[in-house]
Amino acid sequence: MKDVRVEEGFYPSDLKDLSVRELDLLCDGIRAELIESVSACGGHLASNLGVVELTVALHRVFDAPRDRIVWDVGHQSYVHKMLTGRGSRMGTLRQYGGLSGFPKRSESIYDTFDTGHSSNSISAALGMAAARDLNGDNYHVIAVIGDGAMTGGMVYEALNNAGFRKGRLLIILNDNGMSISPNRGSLSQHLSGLRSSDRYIGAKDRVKDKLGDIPLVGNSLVHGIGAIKDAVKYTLVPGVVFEELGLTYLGPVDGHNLEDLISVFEDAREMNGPVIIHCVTKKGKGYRPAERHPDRFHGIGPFDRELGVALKKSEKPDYSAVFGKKLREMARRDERIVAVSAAMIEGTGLAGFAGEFPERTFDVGIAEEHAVTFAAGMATSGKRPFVAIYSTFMQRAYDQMLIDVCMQKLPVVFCLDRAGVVGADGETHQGIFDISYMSHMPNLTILAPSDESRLRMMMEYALEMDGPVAIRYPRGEAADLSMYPELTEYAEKKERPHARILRTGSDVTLAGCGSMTKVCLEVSELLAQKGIECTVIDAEIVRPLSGRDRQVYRRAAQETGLIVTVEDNVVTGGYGSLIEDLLRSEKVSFSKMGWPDAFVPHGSREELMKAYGLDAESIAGKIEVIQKKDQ
Ligand SMILES: Cc1ncc(C[n+]2csc(CCOP(=O)(O)OP(=O)(O)O)c2C)c(N)n1
Repeated sequence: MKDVRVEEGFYPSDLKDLSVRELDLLCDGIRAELIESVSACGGHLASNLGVVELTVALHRVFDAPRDRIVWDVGHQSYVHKMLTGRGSRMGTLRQYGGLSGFPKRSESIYDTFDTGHSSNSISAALGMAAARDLNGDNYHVIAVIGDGAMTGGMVYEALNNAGFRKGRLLIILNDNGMSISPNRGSLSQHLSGLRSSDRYIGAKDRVKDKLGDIPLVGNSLVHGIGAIKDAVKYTLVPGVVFEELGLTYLGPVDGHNLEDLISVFEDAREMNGPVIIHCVTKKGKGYRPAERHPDRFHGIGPFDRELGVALKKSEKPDYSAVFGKKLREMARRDERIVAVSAAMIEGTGLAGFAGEFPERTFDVGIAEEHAVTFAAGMATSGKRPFVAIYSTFMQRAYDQMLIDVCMQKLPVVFCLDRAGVVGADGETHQGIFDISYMSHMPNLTILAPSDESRLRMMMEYALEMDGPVAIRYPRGEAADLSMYPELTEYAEKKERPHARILRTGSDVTLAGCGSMTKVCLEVSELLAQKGIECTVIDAEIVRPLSGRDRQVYRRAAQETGLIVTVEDNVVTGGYGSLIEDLLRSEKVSFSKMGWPDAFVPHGSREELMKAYGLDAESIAGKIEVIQKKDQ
């Protein structure tokens, strides 16, 4: 028997001659490897365990990189990475300089499209297929998409287009009944109906056999199957929404049975037109803790393999937990409050709220655009929606924020979790653009808490406001700046957030936005040791600034002559730019620190801050240089 371990030199061509038994053994090895690497580096374990056979069968049947596979979201592409020459680098997954946790064209020719934000694979694949047809090529293009990602609106735009174009395209629907949490929505119910219909198509009983001897030649097969299935579809398959859209539906197939998968993929390979293959898989397959808690093992940090529990869990609450707890408290006394989530109830800290107020919790699926306009509709009708969405995913809903909410001055509270650099998920997930994409939105108030008490206070303030408010807060442990009396004395009061001086010094003003206020305080300590005295301002409010806020900045500028703004956002169009505009007529030196106009890669937050000069030591060093120049 061949050596079936995946290692650096393993490529799809190595799969071609293996027997099904050998492929099964290979799958066992892949699972062991996945558990080992993810337990060390963290990552998306459950999703990858669920697609082991599916990925092996895909690479066995198709001819990558000539045939092109697009992974939706891409969090389930680890097995694909292992089978395409990257096996021995799995130990570097998601680490600075190591393998990305998502497909990257720059990493491998087998990665055809950089994904990370969900529900775009069919669009990208359809574009590739259209270009292929124009070029007169004949390779296959395959989108692999989960049932969770199927809740995103772009999918329907793409299906509508694909069914109409009728060009050759394969869509593999990886249906495990789960998004991060159990999948919601009517499509999910439809899929669940198909799944439980107990009519898996198997190797012996697959479509072409079932329908008789239809010649395996292009269109005639499709038309043959189409015609016969038309007559029987409502009995053969209980709901054929895809067929109605112009796609050929094959399935459901057991997504862990290699023989069946290979067989159905081989059939689909011969078909023309858009085909969707419905594979039923189990999220977390093969690792008991992940099978039991697929949500916990969707995205997990390093964990103990034996016990199946995360290694280091901080005692302190993170911002999501502070947000969720506070919203529950507020909802108990204010019936207008509702929570809206786009498939991220757990991630955004809303699980407790959902448990206590199920009828006031709206998980709309991975549908950020819809979530925002849905909230706008509720706000027109007496509700106070708190829309909790990660900063990076809210990018999808720019127009809905601007036109559907801000233009109408609707009281929607945008709770932008994971604002700033998030770390290991990398480029697609860094929440470093939100101030820039919101700072020009008329009527929008933008707030950035520097610690947990300020987040609570800002939520109270947002509820009082009769208009749109965005609160951006970072990933991870909530800061506690209660040692600063300027902050604690008003912590739970309903006070308009305002630029607040935490420390006074005559040499430099450090103006920190959100999480960077704490860093500014550290910088001020470091500089004090060098005899440089700093005024530290906690911004709290990014815009609009009141007369009092302007005064705080102007006075500090006049008193110190040097203002340094520090933010966890790209510098362009960020907080610093707004303050620079404000102080344009002042005689003051100005320096803006934040992220460059670049896609920041994966790595730990600490490593990235250091690498980009945004840790306290680097900032202090840069200020020393500026100071010397100014003297
Ligand atoms: C636009 C967008 N919103 C939210 C997410 C966060 N997210 C990542 S994976 C996922 C669930 C995907 O479920 P599914 O497609 O069924 O894949 P599975 O992990 O179940 O295999 C979500 C909500 C995202 N990546 N992109």
